[in-house]
Amino acid sequence: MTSVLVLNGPNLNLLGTRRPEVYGTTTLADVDRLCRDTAAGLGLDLDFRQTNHEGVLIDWIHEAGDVRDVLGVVLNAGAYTHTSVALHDAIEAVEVPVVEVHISNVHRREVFRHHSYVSAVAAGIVVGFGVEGYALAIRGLPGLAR
Ligand code: CA2
Repeated sequence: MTSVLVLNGPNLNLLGTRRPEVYGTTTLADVDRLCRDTAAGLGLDLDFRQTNHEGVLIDWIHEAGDVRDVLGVVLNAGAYTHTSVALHDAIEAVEVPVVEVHISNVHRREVFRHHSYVSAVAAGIVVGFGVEGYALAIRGLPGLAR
């Protein structure tokens, strides 16, 4: 079955437990359910993951590039978005479309969050729609698919 890979980077395991004024009260388990339901509605399988480690995110992007039945990747790389040339290079190296997602509107926040190493190699970007952005990204993937 064709699947969507949703990847979450550092500290997103804390979602819903701290800083609700920025990130809301929805937990990562809730986001997993939202993504699963959205994908199921499109007839797609879902693989939802989170890691606090940069290299693990990179390995998962390579894996998505190697597996033909992965339609695309929805990536919230957390703070690695703003720091990781390695993540940029990994996305550039694979053919699978990657949609960058941020829960918050990073452009309304600190200046260091305004630059993304992911955006230049992303197939699409969804920013500032809260966790609903994950569902929007999944719905957009079939139109971007390889
Ligand atoms: O808005 C987003 O989705 C971010 O990718 C979230 C990252 C942040 O570094 C990016 O600039 C924007 C942070 C994720 C950490 O989430 C937390 C959740 C609860 C408590 C603390 C951190």
